[in-house]
Amino acid sequence: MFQKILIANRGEIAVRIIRACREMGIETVAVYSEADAEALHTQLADEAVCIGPAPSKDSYLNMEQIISATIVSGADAIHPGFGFLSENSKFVELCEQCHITFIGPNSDVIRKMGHKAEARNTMIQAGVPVIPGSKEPIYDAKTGAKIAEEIGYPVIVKAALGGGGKGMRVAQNADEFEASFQTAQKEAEMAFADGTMYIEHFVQHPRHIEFQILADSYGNVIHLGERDCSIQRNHQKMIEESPSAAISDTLREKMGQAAIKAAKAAHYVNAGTIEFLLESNEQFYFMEMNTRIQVEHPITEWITGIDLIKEQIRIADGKRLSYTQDQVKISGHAIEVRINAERPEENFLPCPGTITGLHLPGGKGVRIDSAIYSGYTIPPYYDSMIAKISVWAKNRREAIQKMQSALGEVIIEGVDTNVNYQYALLNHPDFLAGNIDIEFIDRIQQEA
Ligand code: MV4
Repeated sequence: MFQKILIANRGEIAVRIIRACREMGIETVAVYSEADAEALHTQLADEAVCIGPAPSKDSYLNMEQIISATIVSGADAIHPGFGFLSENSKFVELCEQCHITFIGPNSDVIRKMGHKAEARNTMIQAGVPVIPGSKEPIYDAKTGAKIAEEIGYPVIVKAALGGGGKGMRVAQNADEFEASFQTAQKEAEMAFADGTMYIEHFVQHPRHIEFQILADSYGNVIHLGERDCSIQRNHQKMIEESPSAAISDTLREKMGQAAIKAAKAAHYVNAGTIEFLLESNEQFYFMEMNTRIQVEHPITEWITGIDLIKEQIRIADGKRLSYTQDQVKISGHAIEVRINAERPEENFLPCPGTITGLHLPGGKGVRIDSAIYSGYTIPPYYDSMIAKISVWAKNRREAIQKMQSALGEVIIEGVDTNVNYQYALLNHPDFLAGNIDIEFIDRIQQEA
């Protein structure tokens, strides 16, 4: 087993990984930017190495610095967390060349799944349901318009290297197509230096349902149920829950098997997520594969009892999965709420600053993943998420009540947060009824 792991991340996920390592008897190395000298991950790790100035591109995205820190500290492996370099195939290639174990899939799989059009074709080949769309890459609006006609409007134009909403535009009809295509392509060229596009029929009012999978290097693949992540704003998830109120045991079995098929088709190893769009008629379609641990992994840990970070480390060390599919028992209901330092009333403007007073909730079935403390100054350079509150209860109704009680306890002084906004979402009649889809936030913003 690894003796020492370097954590190429910051904030709550870095702390989460340090905890898993410590429980496994593995030493930890934190890396930190000049803005993070006082950060919790820097203080909690066994060792900490400064890797550069505050901006991410100079520190947490600086591959050479992170590789150097790994070699100098004598770490055997790197855990990338999420964001930053976690899905960067170049970085993983660099690790492979330096004989450093990257705790995640190999660079080929990351590259393949990062190319969304290629991932789509892999899934078609494997017999995983995908949204009706183009088979060949599209480079110009004229060709695109012909294919859109065949697919049937409305359509969505997507960047081959996109994901997470960048380089994506809907066209309701043929009149709108050219402008939508050009805008999406320009955005793609700017963001990914690549204007390769593909087109899909636009699915209306779906839910975002993702399946957690685990795969070892012996070809064993299991799924750990779904997370319903339909409550999003500008492609930022706000509330996640598991199980989904929309999924019966039969549908879970069907989608779970499709997720396993998808992971096998990708020759996937480690923890990953298969994203689906789910229509109200129970039709589901593969959308993307995420090749990293995700922000919302705690709700899967709640309902399965499986420590996903420990499993990632074991898999990377060449161990077999600790569980067979039969041993995975989904029990109760979990909800996660993301707490951001921001002002919902000012279009969710980020609100960095010093935390002058702090009380976070606790009690049975309440979990906090956070790296803030009283006196901590949230730097302006990074993501505004400062804590995740997750709860577990026997059923959805009790989980919502527990989350409301937990949110009611939160005291964060010195910076503004979205705590009250999240409380209101949990009280919305449609949320309470489980009537949610990806347009939920847009709808209630209209109501407000
Ligand atoms: C879609 C779609 C509807 N139809 N594809 C959003 C980000 C990227 N993962 C793909 N996305 C979408 N793809 C088809 N064919 C709707 C979205 C989408 C979305 C998906 C999940 C959660 C929130 C969303 C918000 C807007 C659009």
